Amino acid sequence: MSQQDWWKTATIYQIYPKSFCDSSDKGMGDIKGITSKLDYLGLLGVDAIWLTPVYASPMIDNGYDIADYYAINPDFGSMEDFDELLEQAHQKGIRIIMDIVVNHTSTQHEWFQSALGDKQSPYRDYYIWKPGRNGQASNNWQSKFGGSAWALDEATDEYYLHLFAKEQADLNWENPAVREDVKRVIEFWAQKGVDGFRLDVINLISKQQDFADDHIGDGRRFYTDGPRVHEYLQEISEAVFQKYGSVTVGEMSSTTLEHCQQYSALDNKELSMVFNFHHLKVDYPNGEKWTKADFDFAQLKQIFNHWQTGLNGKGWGALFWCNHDQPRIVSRLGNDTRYHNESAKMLAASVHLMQGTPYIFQGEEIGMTNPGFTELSQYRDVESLNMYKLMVEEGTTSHDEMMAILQQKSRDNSRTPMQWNSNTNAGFTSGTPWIGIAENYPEINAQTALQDQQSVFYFYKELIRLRKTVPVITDGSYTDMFPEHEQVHGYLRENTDTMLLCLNNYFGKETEVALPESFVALTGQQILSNYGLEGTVTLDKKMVMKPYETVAILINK
Ligand code: TEU
Repeated sequence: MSQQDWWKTATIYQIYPKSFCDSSDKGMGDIKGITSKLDYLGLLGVDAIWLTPVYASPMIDNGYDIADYYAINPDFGSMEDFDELLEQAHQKGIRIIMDIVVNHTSTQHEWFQSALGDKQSPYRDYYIWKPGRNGQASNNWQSKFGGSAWALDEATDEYYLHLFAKEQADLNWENPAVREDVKRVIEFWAQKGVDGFRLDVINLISKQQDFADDHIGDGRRFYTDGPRVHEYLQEISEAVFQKYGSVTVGEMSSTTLEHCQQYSALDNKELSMVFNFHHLKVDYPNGEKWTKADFDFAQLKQIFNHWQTGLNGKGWGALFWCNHDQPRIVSRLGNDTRYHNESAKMLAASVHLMQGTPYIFQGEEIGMTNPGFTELSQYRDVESLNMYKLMVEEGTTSHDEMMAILQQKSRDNSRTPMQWNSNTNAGFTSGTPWIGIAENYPEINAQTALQDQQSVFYFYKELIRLRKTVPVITDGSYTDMFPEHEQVHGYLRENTDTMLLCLNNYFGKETEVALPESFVALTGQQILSNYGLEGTVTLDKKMVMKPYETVAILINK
């Protein structure tokens, strides 16, 4: 593996700056706060930080609405603070990955401000405008945050497209000037020395140009993995990513394996790797997010199998459970009370030992949980508040039902402040936090975790170390050993020298697996366990798995 492919044995840590660490008393995190925690990240052993947007922004969508790509949001600090973070991170061997949001800009961006109300503006064509039909938007596409994807510009009587909030206007990538500006933006950060880019909803940038009504859906099939998306990515990659050797990860909303094989193809003409979200829709019955539901374990395994076998040798995927849009995994698929420690570790091992590059979202490494908010006033997220309005105020869902749904599904579940210690506000801020903190912070916090060798933190640290020292985790093939098993995600990673057997019980109930004949009596080394390491083991026909047990056994061939 070349030095260029450093990210294949790396683990990346995602920071949501607003909720990470406040260096003052503003009640929201900042860049200096991040710099002050680099030693903590160094101890965990991560190779890179992905920083969600820190650019100038009105923060309607917490920075995913960018008003100036070349400026730091003053609430997060200054460009000097950023340069200092970059330098100190590099000194500690930690790379920095910037979040680039170029499917849309904030409506406060100067391009949009110039375009609004003026058909003659040189920036009018930077966005997507259509005349209405009988006082309605020109097609029936829906915003991902609810309601029509079009908003009216009264002065010109045309609608602009916004696939997300109405304050996030979609850029018109058909216009070559837009693509030139996008390259300038990315190059500005590459020149500063940042090591890579996470590209927000990048598979939505190319829209089918007839903007037809979607009679069977919300319009997504007309712009997801759209007609010119690969061409656009190749253009940007050639102009910037390849020139600077940047690592890139594309966030791919509702994508397909076939497209991802091309996005992340090993020839590196587009992106280094992709995030897809199919495994995080296993608790969306019939694709519906806004309903309370258990997860479908059989479906989860099928999705892992499909992607692991489909990308092997062809492309590269990101491995993850958590980010700033997803509820906390230990509350979602695990058990965040009785088996908190066991299930947090099992879930970690289950994804980290597959092929790809693992991502850890701040707080995941100490098993942070959903906060269990009970009042609407505790929520801040634009999507959650929009959905409340649509489903309760304008719809038929009751307030109580919606509060139960938000408690399970809201993006705010992951956005509560990082729990550093048991002091006031979990050590996050000396001011008033912008969003509430989970009540369990006196027990679940980084300081307590660091003092306990059995903590979730040290388990993640070990997973990061194993990835660097056990090659089969990176290069091995993947086979599902027990596709029909109702509790166990058990898979085999294999290369020419070794096999790694990974067994994960997803439930709080003991169970058994029956190993194939060819494994019986083989001797292996347990390299990971959440119930105490046993060292050398001889495999038996039957293996009993305790509640939420995870075990990984390395076998030399
Ligand atoms: O998210 C895109 C996306 O498709 C989601 O995961 C989104 O949160 C989900 O559809 C809502 O149900 C990215 C960012 O990660 C997210 O924070 C932004 O709000 C969004 O793009 C728009 O920039």
